[in-house]
Amino acid sequence: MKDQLLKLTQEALAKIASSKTLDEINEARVEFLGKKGQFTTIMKEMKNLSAEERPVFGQLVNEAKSKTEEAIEKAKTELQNALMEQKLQDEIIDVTLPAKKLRTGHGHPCQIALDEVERVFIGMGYEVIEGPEVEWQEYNFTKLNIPEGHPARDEQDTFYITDQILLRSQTSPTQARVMEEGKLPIRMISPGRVFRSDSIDATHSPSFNQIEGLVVDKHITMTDLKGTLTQFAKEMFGEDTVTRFRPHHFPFTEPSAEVDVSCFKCGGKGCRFCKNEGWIEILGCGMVHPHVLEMCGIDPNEYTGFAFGVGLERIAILKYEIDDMRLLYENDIRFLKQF
Ligand code: 2NL
Repeated sequence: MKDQLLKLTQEALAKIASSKTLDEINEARVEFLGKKGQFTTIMKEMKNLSAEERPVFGQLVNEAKSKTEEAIEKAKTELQNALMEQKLQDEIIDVTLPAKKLRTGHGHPCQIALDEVERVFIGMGYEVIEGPEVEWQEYNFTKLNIPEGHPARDEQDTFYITDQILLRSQTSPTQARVMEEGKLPIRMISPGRVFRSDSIDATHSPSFNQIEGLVVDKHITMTDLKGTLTQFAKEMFGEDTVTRFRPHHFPFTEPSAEVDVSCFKCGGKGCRFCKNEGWIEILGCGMVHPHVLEMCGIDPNEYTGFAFGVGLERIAILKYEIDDMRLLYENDIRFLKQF
């Protein structure tokens, strides 16, 4: 029986030594040390031994079992270490590899132009105030002296939501709201998205951006209007820029004018850019109509004001010499990166 025990021990140690996975080691443990394992079986045969031999043999079996147990623990530890080593090798990170390039966006030419316009007017003490894109027709039209039946209200030009609510066709309703608040004087610009039911082409879009300006104070005159907008044109298009005010009509201003700047490409001599005119139209303006002041709660006998409106896309197109407005709405990064 001693020989049998020796053989069994060697078998167990050999099996453990040849185990390549934790599962195999576990199988060996069950096979030799388990409840129905081979060491248990050999113990059961002790009943055939004499009373003197029994404790001696028992001692030997226990030693063999602990030897096996130790071998299993050792094999397990070694295998776990090897697995960890392999994992560390497999998951090695080369921190010296070049990083993936971050793809960043680019400021939109309209945003760049808006920042510039805001910089100029903030420099002259104006506030930038934004208002809602969905408006009451009352604020979009009535308070701006565009009565019912006026062609500007035409359903074909305006996106109506109900008969009272619409997508604003200009940012002036924001200014009407500020006038109504009653805090005077006012020096503000209101940039933002406006909507008109136009078909898309190189110079039109059903949604574009506008910047309107409004000044209301005592003793504001046409001279203030001309000086302010001329200064704006010089800061936007260059110190040598000259302005020209042409009489025009807007329902919300009286008198009204359209403003041209001397062509900043040819200096006014005439070129392809200004279609040989020497002048480029940039905005509309005028003295706030007394009726508008009145409808917005301001006494026109005490206060006067001027207002203007510019198309942001138009400014961007001129400043950056973009020949098709649709390019501004595609957001192609190769286009945007040029500005
Ligand atoms: C244009 C003309 C203009 C205004 C907008 C305005 C606003 C108030 C009162 C009076 Cl609250 N006027 N805005 C005045 C004149 C012209 O825009 O051609 N825009 C692109």
